[in-house]
Amino acid sequence: MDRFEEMSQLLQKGKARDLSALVQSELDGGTSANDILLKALIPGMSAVGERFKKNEIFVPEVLITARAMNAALKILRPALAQAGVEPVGTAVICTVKGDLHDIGKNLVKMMIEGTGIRVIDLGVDCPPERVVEAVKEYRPAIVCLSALLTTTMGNQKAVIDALKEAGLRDSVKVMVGGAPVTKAFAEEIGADAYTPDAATAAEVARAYFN
Ligand code: B1M
Repeated sequence: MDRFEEMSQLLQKGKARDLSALVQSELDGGTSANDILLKALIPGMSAVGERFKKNEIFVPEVLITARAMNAALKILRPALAQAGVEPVGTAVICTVKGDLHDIGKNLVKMMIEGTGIRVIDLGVDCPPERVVEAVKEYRPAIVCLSALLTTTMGNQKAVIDALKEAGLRDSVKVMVGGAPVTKAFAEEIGADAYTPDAATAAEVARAYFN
């Protein structure tokens, strides 16, 4: 078994401590954070998703793997986010109301931070009013919204509506993403951008400051 497969297996078994130790030792040995992410962690999480879908594993097991994934991401964070000295600007990010999935959101946050943008993270299950408050408080150029459930993706629209209502819609670019979200849906709800993954989200976010 190669090291990427070994990390993927530890993730799938939810062995946070062993996974963290191996991720750290791979980083120290010169493996790139991107390779660890793309060749071990994301495929590992996809395998978990498949097994969850087939009812081979259930919420408690998935929660344990999610905890291991977030522990590994924490270790990768400094390598992914080699932030510049002065941030070029600010973005606000959250997972929308009703939705507790935070792994993709955390990844998007780290990749955006890696382009030198300061990111204010409002966490999960975030109501539209909280986003409005944050836009007033931090004056970000970008708001990033993550939704992983077909039942919560509509809350991305609720945030856009709340920003309009507060007279703030034109002051920010709204970027949306998450597994069930599509470009067509983003257009329908009046978002400025849809990006399918964290790396593209970071590219698009950075381009708003050029
Ligand atoms: Co949930 N879950 N889950 N879950 N879960 C999914 C999403 C599901 C597809 C599983 C399945 O059935 N195959 C399904 C949704 C079905 C649907 O609506 N279409 C599902 C369900 C049904 C549920 C519950 C309802 C289950 C239940 O209770 N019966 C429940 C809902 C809870 C809630 O939120 N209210 C639930 C709960 C959970 C856990 C808590 C156990 C756990 C989350 C823990 C956590 O996040 N801390 C969990 C997990 C882990 C998953 C799966 C297995 C993995 C999600 C993940 O982290 N993927 C997932 C199955 C799957 O996706 N294959 C599933 C890895 C991550 C890197 O990818 O988040 O897609 P992702 O992010 C990507 C892109 O989407 C994009 O970039 C990232 C990578 O580059 N992206 C953005 C994401 N956000 C973005 C924002 C942007 C741009 C890009 O803004 C600019």
